[in-house]
Amino acid sequence: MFNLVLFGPPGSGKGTQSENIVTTYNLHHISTGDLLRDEVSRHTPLGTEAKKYMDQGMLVPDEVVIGMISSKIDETPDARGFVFDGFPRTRTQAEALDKLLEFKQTKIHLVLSLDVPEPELIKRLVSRGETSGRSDDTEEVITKRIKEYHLKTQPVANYYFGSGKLETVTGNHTVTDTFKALSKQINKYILPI
Ligand code: B4P
Repeated sequence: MFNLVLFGPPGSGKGTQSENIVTTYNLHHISTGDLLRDEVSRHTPLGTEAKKYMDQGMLVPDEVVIGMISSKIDETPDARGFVFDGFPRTRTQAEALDKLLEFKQTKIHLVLSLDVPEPELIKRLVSRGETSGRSDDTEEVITKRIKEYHLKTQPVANYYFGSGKLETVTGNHTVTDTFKALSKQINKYILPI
């Protein structure tokens, strides 16, 4: 089994690159952003609660997100591995993920951090907001999301750096070139299928 965390600020391309990675390496994609948006669109109690935070550019409480991830991992016990996209976003989430994987006798093998300058992040997300209708892709909310990232999520990089799992990749090249750079790191662990 090979488990990868794709890490980076909002708009750095985690979702975009995850799609390519899971197809190329036959891995299972777990995006907490997608899972939460699905709950919101189905008007579930969890979605109604999560929307309050997402619309303000804030992180959804840890216990909500960790519960979602745990049941998602259990759905595909035979997966070749997982790409965690947008998770963990806090140290508490990172520790919970380690425990969940340890229980399944596996671990996080690699954390790839996408590095993109802030003006480019804002440009990408504002441009996506013009067509996606995502309520968190307005300039005001994007600025809050980036602040929340620096405050709560960026410290998670140190957690993984400490265990020698963190590699940083420049994420402001084209989607194809960024994917090539990510693949170079992943190929050290598994090869495309
Ligand atoms: P997410 O859905 O995870 O999304 P994201 O941070 O906006 O984007 P991502 O980095 O995936 O960028 P993308 O590829 O889409 O989070 C949304 C919200 O959900 C959070 O703010 C939070 O409230 C909540 N949430 C999610 N996970 C949580 C957790 N674990 N704990 C608590 N709360 C959580 O790319 C963005 C745009 O850039 C796209 O339009 C794309 O086409 C473009 N793009 C990508 N790569 C490009 C490139 N190389 N060049 C040019 N454009 C590019």
